[in-house]
Amino acid sequence: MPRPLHLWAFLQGIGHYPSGWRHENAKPADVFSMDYYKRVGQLVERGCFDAIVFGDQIQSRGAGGHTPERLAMPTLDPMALLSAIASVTEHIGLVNTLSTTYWSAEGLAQRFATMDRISGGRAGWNIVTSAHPDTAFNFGEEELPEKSLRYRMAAQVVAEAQEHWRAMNHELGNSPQQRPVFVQAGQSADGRDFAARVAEAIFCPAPTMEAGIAFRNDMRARVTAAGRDPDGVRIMPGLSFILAESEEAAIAKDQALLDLADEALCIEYLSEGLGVDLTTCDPAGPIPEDLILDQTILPRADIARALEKPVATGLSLGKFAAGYVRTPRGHNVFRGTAAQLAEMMITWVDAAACDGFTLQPAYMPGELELFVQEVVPILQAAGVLRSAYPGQTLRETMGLPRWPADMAA
Ligand SMILES: Cc1cc2nc3c(=O)[nH]c(=O)nc-3n(C[C@H](O)[C@H](O)[C@@H](O)COP(=O)(O)O)c2cc1C
Repeated sequence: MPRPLHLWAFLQGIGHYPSGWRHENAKPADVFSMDYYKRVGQLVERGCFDAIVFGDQIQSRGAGGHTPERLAMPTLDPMALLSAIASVTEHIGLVNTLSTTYWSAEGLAQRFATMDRISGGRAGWNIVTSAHPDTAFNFGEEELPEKSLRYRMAAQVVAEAQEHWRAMNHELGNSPQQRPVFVQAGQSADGRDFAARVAEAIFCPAPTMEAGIAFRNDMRARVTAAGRDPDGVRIMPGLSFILAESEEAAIAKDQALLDLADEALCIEYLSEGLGVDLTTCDPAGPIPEDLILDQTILPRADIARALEKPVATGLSLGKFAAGYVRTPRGHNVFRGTAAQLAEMMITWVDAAACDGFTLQPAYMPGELELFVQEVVPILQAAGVLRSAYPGQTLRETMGLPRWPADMAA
């Protein structure tokens, strides 16, 4: 039996390429309509995905002062969007990202308990601690707490939320999953140790198969050291993809999308992602490597690696930004045919580089529709992707123990 492959759709408004909304099969205006979310929910359920995942952005946006007006990645409240999706689907998991640094345990517990109950057991919580320094101002604070402190707070908030779920289950009867599926996204050693203690699934970058194998091995060792079963944790790296009838056509399609990019806007996104204001730099000028490495809030070594080739080839800042922001955090970008993508996914899972993928479509809904129409049937024919859901809850869909061990009385 081949190892089963799990699929998540990471939705971010109209897609993950800043210029994707300009593609002819993108429907940017639709992202403000209920109908759009319903159709996307039904689409991925037809594709037998495990779950839809939304990120969160609780920092003020607008490096350079004008991003909000030109925002190509609108972010509406994911809980409302997931509720709309829940109402027209039966199986698809509903994973929301909410920060333990800024939301209270009780508030978090209530929101996820509501989602789990109204959806029949499909709630998942991507537990993050917020990384962007601008977040603090929105909550009346001067500074983001230091990272290891944020992870200690996260452990505390999760423990308190568990107490709330226990009390609610006692009062109201068990929620279908007792508590949401715990997902974690964080790369540092502190983040990995936190994940090892709590996560049932992990969203991470894996730019290559080797990087995926190294990450998964590292996480499985940490999970084992934390006294948990590593088979109870799904590793789900991000994957951007561009599909076409040939590899050359896919590379050309990717390039055409990059050529549509508004470089100044991409520099704003890059500034926001790196936490370094690059908006006063000349888009046609060189990449300010020293400035970026001095100030970035992301792991310095990862950024140094990402800058190496573009700096050596003399890429302009604008062109670099357009390419970089389509794969923030260094997710893999696949360009090729549906058959090649299916083969790549199966190869990675077979090599134990991951348990599945968190798909980040370049533009919406067109590229995701292509995936469901063309890649899903190949994966199903290969016996790695289900053709029907095994049960009702997200934990059953993900092949995890039905009841979370940490909720045992
Ligand atoms: C792939 C990935 C996606 C993430 N998405 C979000 C997000 O949407 N919102 C958020 O606040 N944090 C997000 N984070 C998590 C934060 O980066 C993490 O909680 C932060 O404290 C940085 O920790 P780290 O250095 O351990 O990654 C994400 C992390 C990763 C790796």
